[in-house]
Amino acid sequence: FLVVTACMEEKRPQIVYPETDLSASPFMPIPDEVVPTGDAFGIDRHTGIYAPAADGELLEIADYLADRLQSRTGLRLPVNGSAENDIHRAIYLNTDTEKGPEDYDMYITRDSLLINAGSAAGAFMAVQTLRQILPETANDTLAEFPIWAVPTGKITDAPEFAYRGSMLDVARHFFSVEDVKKYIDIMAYYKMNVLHLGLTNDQGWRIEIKSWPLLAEVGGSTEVGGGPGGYYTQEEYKDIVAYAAEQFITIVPEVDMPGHTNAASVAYPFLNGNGKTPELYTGTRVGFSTWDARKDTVYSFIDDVVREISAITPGPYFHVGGDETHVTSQSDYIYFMERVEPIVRKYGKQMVGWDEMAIAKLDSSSIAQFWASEENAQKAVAQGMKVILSPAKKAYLDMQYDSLSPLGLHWAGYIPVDTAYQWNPVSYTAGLDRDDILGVEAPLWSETISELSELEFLAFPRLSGYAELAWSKEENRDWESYRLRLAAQAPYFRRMEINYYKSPLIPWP
Ligand code: TNX
Repeated sequence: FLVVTACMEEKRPQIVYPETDLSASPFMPIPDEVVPTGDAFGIDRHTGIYAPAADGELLEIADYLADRLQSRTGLRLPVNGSAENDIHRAIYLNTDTEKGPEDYDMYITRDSLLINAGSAAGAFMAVQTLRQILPETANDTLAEFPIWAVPTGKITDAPEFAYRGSMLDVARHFFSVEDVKKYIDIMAYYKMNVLHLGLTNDQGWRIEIKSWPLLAEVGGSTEVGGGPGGYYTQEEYKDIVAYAAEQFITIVPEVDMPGHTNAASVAYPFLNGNGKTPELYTGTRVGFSTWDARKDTVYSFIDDVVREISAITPGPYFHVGGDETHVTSQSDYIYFMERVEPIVRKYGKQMVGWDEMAIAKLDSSSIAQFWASEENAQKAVAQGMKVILSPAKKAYLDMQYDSLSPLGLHWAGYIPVDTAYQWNPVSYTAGLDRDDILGVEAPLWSETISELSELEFLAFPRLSGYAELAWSKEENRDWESYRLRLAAQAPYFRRMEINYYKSPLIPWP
């Protein structure tokens, strides 16, 4: 083995590969089905990528694949190359409209790698799988040039949930556009497709609103601990949205209301019903602020905010928070949510809110995000609403790994890497059926983190587990398999310069 023999009939060298095992690849998340066939598909200077010339979206994915392969191998694979390219082997991208939009099959033989996907989104998901099965290093003993030997076989895959998300709280501490883009890159690698941005809170307002400029100018001027804070201009926000969209990730903007609103009320004190002008807040208490639910001007203000943000948000969702309104009376809270919902719908969005929201009477198109109260999740379902699962005890990325973890909180408990992974979204919440669940989201609150490296320490490696819980079927999920595949993410984490927590539960290489 490991020899190149020239074929008698053909001029092309016949490569004899060492045996491979596709099922041993570091898949994350684990696909539905993997059938290894033991041979290899060579990516080398004779490999090309093909996509239907009339399909602009697939051509973009072909270029994206060429970029990703180039950064790993140094080779620039031609897209839809011709005879001059001397192509011996091809990667084909194709769509098959019989499939669900994110579903794909991949057939890998020694001569071709065929991706058949339900839509461009599915082809993008397949490309992530291909990045994961590409060996770390080239085999340079097979020929006089390097060859990356991709194991052959068949992969069949489809997501369990349509909504596979994470949240970044950019309000408690501000994170730059570049930081958010890096997070998006990593989410895409794990087939996550929703990034929820917590844009406002007591400590900061992080998005420019042109009709109310002081929100960002004043409300964005500090953060927890008294640092400089910051905000995204609308152009910067649009840049994040577009960058995410290229990787099939939808941005969900959150403007938390009526509580968690101190920063906005500092900028515009009329919002706050108590007649006082509050001060900028840089601590970490929750539940002390509210807007005045009985003032019409508050709703015209909200209309402006929802209108401006919706206009630059192509995704279907607008998150209104609604959590921890400890100084709003229950009747004011219900009145408030029932008045805000039509505003959100008027601008073409589905309203999302933390689970408390379900005590109001809402349209079945609205969505509750379960974080604390099972009873509220059930109230949502009783109104025909869908639920996003973010149970704090399992899915909060800001919970410490253990009592010695330098960052994070522990009000919902410690969440080591196994606890984060070992739960079943479908059965976790009593009274919810599979069809009531839109998906899973892992929120990362930022009270204790102010640097990207700290954000990464809390998010990784747990984020991969949430990606698998949201994508993979229950029967394919298994802690022993997961911990080995997680260990095998180390080269990716290193390449991406991710500051991950080296959990002692994982046999890192
Ligand atoms: C609860 S979860 C909050 C946030 C905090 C978080 C800290 C939720 C809807 N509200 O305001 O940042 O706990 O873990």
